Amino acid sequence: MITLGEYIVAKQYQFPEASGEFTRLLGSIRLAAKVVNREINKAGLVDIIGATGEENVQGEEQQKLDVYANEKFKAALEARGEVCGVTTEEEENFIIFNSKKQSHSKYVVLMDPLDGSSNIDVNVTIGTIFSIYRRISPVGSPATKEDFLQPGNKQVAAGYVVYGSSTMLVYTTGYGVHGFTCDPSLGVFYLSHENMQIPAQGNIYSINEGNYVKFPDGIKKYIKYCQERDEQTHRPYTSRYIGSLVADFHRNMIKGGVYMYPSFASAPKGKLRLLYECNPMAFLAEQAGGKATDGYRRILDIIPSELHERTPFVCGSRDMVDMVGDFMQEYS
Ligand code: AHM
Ligand code: MG
Repeated sequence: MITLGEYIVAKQYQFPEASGEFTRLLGSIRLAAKVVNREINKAGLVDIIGATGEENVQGEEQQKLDVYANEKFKAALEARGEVCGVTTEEEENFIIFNSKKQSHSKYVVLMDPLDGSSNIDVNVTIGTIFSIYRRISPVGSPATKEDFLQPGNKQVAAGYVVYGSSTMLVYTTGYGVHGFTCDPSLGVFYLSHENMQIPAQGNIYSINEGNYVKFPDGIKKYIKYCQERDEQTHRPYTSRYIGSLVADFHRNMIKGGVYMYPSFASAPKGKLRLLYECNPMAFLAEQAGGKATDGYRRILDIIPSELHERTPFVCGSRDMVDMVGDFMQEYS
């Protein structure tokens, strides 16, 4: 049984200039994930479910667990001094960590501390998503906005924690995707899924079909394609939509499938955030042999201009993402 900590240390050679900083940084994320996991498991017993009565910077209602997870991840990253700055879906602006040790660190972290908030109160799977970049500003100076506004193809690591029927941490450093399952009695993550691969073709499509009438024609036609009977291509496909990106992505990664959150008239760039949700998932998808686009373009090549920028998102099995792209080209 290999623990997450042992695995990360064993793989340090993948970073030629490894100083242990990155290993400790992943250790901070692992620690905060365990703290958040413990609190999530108590939801319903302690006063942690429900809304805070506040809105985040994007005008979305904040849940108590959103705020709790945000504080815990920030605190863990700040305390260990291995990052010079953090930005999260819950913060208006990026945060600079300014101690001497922090400002000499090479990395910035971008996160969605608790994704799928609408599922918190009903005991349905939620997640944490993280993304790590090497800073571009000089080491020793305060982090700058440019450190955070890098395209996804510059990520050095990305991952998620899925708080499901078991808790898993899945990450990539650009050398495949590896999954670790938490043994709740010990509070230790053990390697359970090494080198995860998304099947090139699946039979699950995941989309909030309640928005059907608002979708672009390409997506509407693709949904109809998924629902048609065809023996050769094993259609109709199965529809599965949890409403937690991490959970929908994780299932599709294991079983094969495509997740879609397209644009629609009232939300021309869709709902999901490029920096906190789409880039890390796109990096993981590609590392597992899958794909991620906005319907046309590779997600990882989009140059961001805003911290909270959104993008339409199509992600999962390679052939299915390509097929959605074909429908978008033809009909939208
Ligand atoms: P959140 O970060 O506010 O939780 O929103 C992101 C979530 C994703 O996890 C999920 O796939 C999507 O929003 C669901 O949105 P909808 O309810 O519109 O289908
Ligand atoms: Mg989110």
